[in-house]
Amino acid sequence: MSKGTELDFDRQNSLERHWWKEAVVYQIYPLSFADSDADGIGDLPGIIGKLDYIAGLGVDAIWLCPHFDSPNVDNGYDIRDYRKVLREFGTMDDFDRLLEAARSRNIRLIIDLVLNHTSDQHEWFVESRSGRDSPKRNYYVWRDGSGGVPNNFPSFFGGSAWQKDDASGDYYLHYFAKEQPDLNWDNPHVRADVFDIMRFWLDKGVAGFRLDVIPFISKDQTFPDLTPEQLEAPQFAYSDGPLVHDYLQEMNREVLAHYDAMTVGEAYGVTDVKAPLFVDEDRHELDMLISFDVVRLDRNGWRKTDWSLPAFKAVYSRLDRTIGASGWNAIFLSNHDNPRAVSHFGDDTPEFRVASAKALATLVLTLRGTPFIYQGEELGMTNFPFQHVEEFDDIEVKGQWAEHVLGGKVSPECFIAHLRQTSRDHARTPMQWNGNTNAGFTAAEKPWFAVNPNYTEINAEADLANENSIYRYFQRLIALRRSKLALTYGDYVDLDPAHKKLFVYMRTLGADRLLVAINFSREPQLLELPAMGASWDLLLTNLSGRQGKVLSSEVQLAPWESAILGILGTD
Ligand code: TEU
Repeated sequence: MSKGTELDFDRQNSLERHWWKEAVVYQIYPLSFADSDADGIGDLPGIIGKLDYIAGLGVDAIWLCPHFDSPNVDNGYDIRDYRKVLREFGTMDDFDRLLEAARSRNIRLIIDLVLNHTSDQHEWFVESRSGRDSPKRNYYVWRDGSGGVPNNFPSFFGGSAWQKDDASGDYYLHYFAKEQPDLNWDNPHVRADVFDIMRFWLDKGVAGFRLDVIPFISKDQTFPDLTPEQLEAPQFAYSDGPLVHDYLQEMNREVLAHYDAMTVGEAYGVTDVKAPLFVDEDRHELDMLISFDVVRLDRNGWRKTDWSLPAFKAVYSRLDRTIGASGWNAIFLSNHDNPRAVSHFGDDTPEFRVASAKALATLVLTLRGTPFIYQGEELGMTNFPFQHVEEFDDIEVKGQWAEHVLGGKVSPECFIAHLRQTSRDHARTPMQWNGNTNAGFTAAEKPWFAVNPNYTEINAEADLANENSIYRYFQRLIALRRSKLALTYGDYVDLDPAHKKLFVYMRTLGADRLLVAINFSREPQLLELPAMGASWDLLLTNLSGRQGKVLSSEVQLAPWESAILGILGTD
C-alpha cells in the first residue's frame, strides 16, 4: 500500500472511520442509463450490464434513483408501490441480481426513498381520497374546502400546493405535483408503515437510503400563510417543520440503528446553520446531507443568475465550517435535478470541455465530504441544446411554463433562455455509450428522451480508448483519493478565498499535507506554493503526466489546469 494509506497506529485509531465517509458514490438515473430490452427505457438488467464500467472507475457505492412502481409523473419520484419494481425497469429478481452483481464487485447499493409524498395512485391515497371517513383519510394532509384554498403555499411545480378534491370538496396538500400528495407524518400509522418499507429493503441487503426532501416531512398543521419573503423560496419554510427531528430520531431508533445503513438526506431548504441538527452524529438522525447551496448559487427559482468563484468557494468553506467535526457533507456538482457540471461550472466549449471536466472532478474528489458522481459526469457530458418548450420532459418545466408563460408573467423567449441553462432535463438525456445509433443507450428506434447530438464525440467507448480521457482521469483521481486518507479525513482550509480565478486549498491529516489548486479560467495563473519546510511532490495534474518534486516556490497553471501536490509525513 502506498504511503498515506498506512497511517501509523495512533493516528489510524484516533480516526473514527466510516465506509460511507471514504466511499465514492456513483448516481444512476435508471430511466436514462442503459436499456436492455429495446423498449427505449433504461432498466435494471441494463445497469447490471454496465457494472464493470462503473466498477472500473473505482467507486464504492451506487445511488439508484427510484426504481419503484410509479406512473412516472415525476419520473419515479411519485411512488405507487414501495415494494414493487417499475415494470419497464424489470422485476424484483432483476433487483436482487443487481444487488448481488454490485456486491460481487465490492459496490454497495443505496436506494432512493421518497417518503414526503406518494403517487396519487398509491393505494393509501386511493383509500384516503375515497371519503372523509376513510381509515386512511389521515394518511395525507386534508383541509376543509368550504373556506377555499387553505393558505398561500406554492407548489414547486407551479400553482398552489393545495388541490381541491371534487368528491369531498376538501383540499389536499402537495408540495410538488398534484399527483404527489404529501404524507401526514403526524400520523403514527404512517410512520410505522414507512419504517416497515425501510426494513423491507434493508433486509434485502441495500446499504442505505438517499432520502428525498426528507426535511419537508413535518408540517405546522396550523398552516399559516407564507410571508412574501418566504414565498420567494418556500423550501426554507417547508424544511423547518416543528417535529422533523423527532421523526428522524424515531426513524433512527426504530430502523436505522439496527442496520449498518448509510443515510444521505436531500436537504433542499436546510441552511448550513441548521444542517448539523440533521447530521451531528450525537443526534442519531442522518449521516450526511445533500446541500443545494452550491448548485443553486446562481439561481433565482427557475431563473439563471451570475456567480463568482469567490462566492462559490465561500459556500464550500461555510458548509465545511458549519458541519463541524461531528457532521458530514455530500460533495457534488451534478445530479438529476441540475444542469451538467461541465456546462454549469466548467467550460463546455470544444477547447476547454475536457480540461474543465477533469478540473471539476478534482474538486469533487478532494473536498472534505463524500463525493457523488452523476452518470455521464465521468465523460464530461454536456447540457442539451433545447430550443422549444415541447422538447422538455420535466413536469417542473411544464408547471412553471403554465404559471409564468401561459400566465402572462414572462415571454416564452425569456423562459426558454433561462431553462436552457437551468433545466433538470439537461441531466436526464440518455447516457452516451458509443457513437452508434442512440449512443448505444437503446436498440429501440426511439429512446424515451432525445439523445444529446454530441454523442458521436462524447461517449464511453471513446473515453475508454483514450488514456488521457476524462474517464481515465477519474480512475487515477479516485485511486489517489483512496491512497491518501487526508483527502477523506483531513482538515480543509481555503488558502486564497479572494482569488477570482484560482481555487487553492489544503487538506491536512497529521503529517500528511495535500494542496489542491484549480484554475477556473481560460488564462494561465501563477500558483504560489506555501513554504512548508519541505519540497512539494506533484502527485497528479489533469493536463499532463507531470509528476515529481516541485523545486520552485511557484507553479504556472495552464487554463483549466488542476494540480494535486503533497508533502507526505515521514512518521
Ligand atoms: O428534489 C427536490 C427539489 O425540490 C428539486 O427537485 C428541485 O430543487 C426542484 O426542481 C425545485 O426547484 C427531489 C428530487 O430530487 C426531484 O427529482 C423530485 O422532483 C422532487 O424531490 C420531488 O420528489
